[in-house]
Amino acid sequence: MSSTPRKRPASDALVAGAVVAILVALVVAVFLTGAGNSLYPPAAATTQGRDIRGLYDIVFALAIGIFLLVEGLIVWSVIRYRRRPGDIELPAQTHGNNVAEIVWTVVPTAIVLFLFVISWQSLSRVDAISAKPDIRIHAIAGQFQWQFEYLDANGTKVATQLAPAYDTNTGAGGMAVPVGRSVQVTLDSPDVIHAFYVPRFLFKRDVVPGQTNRFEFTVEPSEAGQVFRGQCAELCGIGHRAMLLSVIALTPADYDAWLQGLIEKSNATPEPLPSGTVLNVTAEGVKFDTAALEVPAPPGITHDVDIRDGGGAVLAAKDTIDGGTSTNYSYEPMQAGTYTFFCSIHSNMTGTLTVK
Ligand SMILES: [Cu+2]
Repeated sequence: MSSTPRKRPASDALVAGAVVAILVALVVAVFLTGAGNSLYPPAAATTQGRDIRGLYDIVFALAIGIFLLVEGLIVWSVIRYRRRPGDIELPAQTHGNNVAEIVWTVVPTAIVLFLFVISWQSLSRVDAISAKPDIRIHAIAGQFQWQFEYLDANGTKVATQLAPAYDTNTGAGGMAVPVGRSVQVTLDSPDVIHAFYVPRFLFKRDVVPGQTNRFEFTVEPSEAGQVFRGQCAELCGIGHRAMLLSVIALTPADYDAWLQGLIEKSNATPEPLPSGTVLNVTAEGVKFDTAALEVPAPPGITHDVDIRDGGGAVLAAKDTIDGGTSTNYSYEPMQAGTYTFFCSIHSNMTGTLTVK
C-alpha cells in the first residue's frame, strides 16, 4: 500500500506551533502567575516544605514536558495527516517498530523509577524526627478548637496557649515558634479525627484519637515576623470551619520573651478552663430551686453548655456563644439523676449536674 506524496504547506507547522504556544500560555496563566491565586503551591516557609516544593517542581516540570510532547504530537498529526480532497487511500501504515517500543517502555520506566527514588528520599527527610528537638509542642485538636501546650526538654508542660489563631487587632493568640530551630509537634485528639494543615508549610498531618502523631519542622530564618494561617483539614463536625490556627515565626530572642509571657500568664491565672464544677439543681414538685446556672468561661473563646446523661448520651446540644458574653439556655425537664454538663468545643470543660 502506498500513498502519493502530497504538498505540505508551511502553514501546517505554523498552526501546530500556534496551538502549542496557546497550551504553554494556558499552563503559565493557570499555574505560575497570579500572586496568591495561582494553582501552583506557595513558596514553602519551612526547610521540610522546601524539600516538598523541590519535589513538586521536578514532578511538575516532567508532567509539563510530557503534556506538551504528547499534545504537540497529537496536534501535529491531526494537522499534518488530515484528510484532503482527493484522499481515497489510507496512508502508509506502520506495524511493529522495535525502536519505538523500546523507547516508550524504557523512558517512562526510567521516569517512574526516578520519581520513586526522589519521593522516597524527600519523604524520609520530611518525616525525620530528632531525639532532642529544640522546641516541643503538644497540639490537642478537639471539637472544635486547637490548644497548644509548650513542653520543656523532658516533655513537661510549661505553658498552654488556648487562643490558637492570631488576632490581627490585638496581636494575641497563635502558636509561636522560633525560626531556624527544630520544632517537634505531637498531635492528639480527645474526640474525632482532625488534621493539622498549614498551607505555607506544604504539609498536613492527621490527628487521630488514640494515636499520637508526630512531626517536625524548622521555619526558615528569612520568614521571621510572618504569620502563617492554618486550619483543621479533616471534616470533624459542625464547628469544623472554626478550627483555625496560626503559626507565628519569631526570632529566637522574641520567641523566648513570648514564651516567658505565656508562662507568666498561665501561672498568674488559675487554670483557665473550669472543670469539675458541681452545680446542684433540685426539683421540688414542678419547680427547680435554681433558675439560673452560671458557668464561668474565659473571654475570647467560643463555648456552649451541653448536657449528657450518665450513659454518655447527649440530651441537649446548644448553639455556641462567644466567650465574655452571656446567654440563657433552656433545657427540657430531666429525670432525677446525675448528668454531665460540658462545652462541646473544649472536651476538658465539664461539670456535674445533679437533678434531685
Ligand atoms: Cu475539622
